Amino acid sequence: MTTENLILVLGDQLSHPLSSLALGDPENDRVLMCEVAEEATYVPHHQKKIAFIFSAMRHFADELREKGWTVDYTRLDDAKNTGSFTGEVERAVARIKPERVVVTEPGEYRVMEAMRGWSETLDVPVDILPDRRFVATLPEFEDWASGRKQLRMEYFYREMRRKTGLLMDDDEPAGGKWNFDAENRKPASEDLAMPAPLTFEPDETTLEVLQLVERRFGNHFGELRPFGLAVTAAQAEQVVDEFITHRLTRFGDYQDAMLVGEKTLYHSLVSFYINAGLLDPLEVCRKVEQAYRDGAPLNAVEGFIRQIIGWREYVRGIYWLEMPEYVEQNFLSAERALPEFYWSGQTRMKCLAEAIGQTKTDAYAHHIQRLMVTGNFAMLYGAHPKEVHEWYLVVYADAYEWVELPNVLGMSQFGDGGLLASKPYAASGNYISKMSNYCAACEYKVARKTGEGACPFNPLYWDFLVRNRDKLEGNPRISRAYSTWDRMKEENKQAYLESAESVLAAIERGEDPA
Ligand code: FAD
Ligand code: DLZ
Ligand code: SF4
Repeated sequence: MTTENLILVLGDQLSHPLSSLALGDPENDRVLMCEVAEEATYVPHHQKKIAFIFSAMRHFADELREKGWTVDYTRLDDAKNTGSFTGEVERAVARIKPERVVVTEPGEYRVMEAMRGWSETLDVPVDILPDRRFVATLPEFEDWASGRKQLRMEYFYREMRRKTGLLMDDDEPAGGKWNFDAENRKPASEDLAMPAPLTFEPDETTLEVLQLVERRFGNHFGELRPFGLAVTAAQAEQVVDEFITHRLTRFGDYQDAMLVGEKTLYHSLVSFYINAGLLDPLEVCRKVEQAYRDGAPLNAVEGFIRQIIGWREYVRGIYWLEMPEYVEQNFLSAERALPEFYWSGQTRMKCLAEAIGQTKTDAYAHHIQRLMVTGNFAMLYGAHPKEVHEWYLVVYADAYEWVELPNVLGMSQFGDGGLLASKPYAASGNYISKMSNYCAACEYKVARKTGEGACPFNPLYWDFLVRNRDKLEGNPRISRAYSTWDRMKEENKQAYLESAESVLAAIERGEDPA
């Protein structure tokens, strides 16, 4: 029997309604899935991230077989594995001789470029179908963006609310307002009850993958064990349900809070699964909306839904609008190498040690840790945005370039000069002190502005503003900081700049600031 279509399913396309699978038919078509070294090493991903993807891929292949599909699955250690998508597709075409290759468009530009070449190199036509697992199509986003001077997420988000009908009462936003973010900035207190995240015992398939990852990628960043991530859609659904039952109510209030030893607070931990395709973003939002209709607070529900149909959709649109130039942008001409402690986690700065520490163990940190601790510090320090981008792509199990790059280069490093964020997310130690209890547990003193023992964020903040004055002072959202600087006594300014110089020099030497 001849195979009509060879359907390639990638590691972040683990969705049964995927456009390529929806068009196919198990009787006449064949699915190809492949574990390839190139994807695991084009940046050396966190060990847990590789294990998660491989295990989820193997489970998904089993589910497809149960549904009647024939799946050709290349394991990483298969003797003939060529190590790349291109090589594996070529090998499969030669073996199976399909009439055409069908694939849903990939999330990353790099992979799309490779696929665009396949029609020429393979002897069969290649159909690249749109990815329908997003609310906005890419042409819709382009239409929305065209002719606008500023691409503010808030306006795009309102379009997505209207399109999906989520939290809409007829034509009006539920509760009379589009956005309840102002209510979502409460600092956490230590006596709050924090539910422990749901974890899953590794099954045989996952155990086998863990051994493989240990053997092949044991030198990559991060800790592989214990491994408790969900690896099937059914398990991921349990994570959503646990979030709705135990965390959603407080998600809004404490969205920006951070506590020593508390890795997740009230966050949902669903990004791994949505991005890999195990969860449908819209279905998750509809479940959370139902919780609102059943009594959950609107600030929590709106805040959560905005992250998914607002931010997540918006960064995807920006990525495809701006690539391939986007990754090269460096508006602030930041050139320093990323501090060594981003890899080791060894620093006396408690906030950074906490955020990087849990990144090593869990391949996870929540949004404010990523933005205001590791991201903020890298920007104040003047790390090269491309190096910062690569760090984030490596270390988080939810990181794929389409979602990670705009968040890192645009939102957290201001590398695009304000296309995505209206001002740099730069902050001194005061912000971290307000939103966390890290400072109370830190050897540095957040109240000390300069000199030995001062919180390093403090002098770096002013040094950052001074260093980038020509590029930033015209920004109305930051001009007040420059007025404060200008009013400061000369000796205080001098102390800040000298202190910053010694912080920068110590970190460059691989030491903690004095
Ligand atoms: P929750 O706080 O519970 O939020 C719910 C969901 O909303 C998330 O699961 C996610 O799907 C979505 N979401 C929230 N914020 C964003 C956002 N800014 N962009 C896109 N989706 C969002 N998210 C990734 O999925 N992959 C990344 O590689 C990634 N890198 C980031 C890097 C930086 C510097 C920053 C500031 C943010 C980054 N984010 C990234 C966004 C956000 O931090 C994570 O989505 C979130 O921390 C995931 O944890 P959660 O599922 O518990 O999220
Ligand atoms: C991230 C990743 C890794 C580590 N390994 C694989 C793999 O072996 N096979 C695969 O199909 N996908 C993998 N992925 C996810 C891909 O990198 C992702 O599909 C592309 O970057 C497109 O977004
Ligand atoms: Fe971080 Fe400074 Fe607070 Fe220490 S004092 S935890 S370095 S913000």
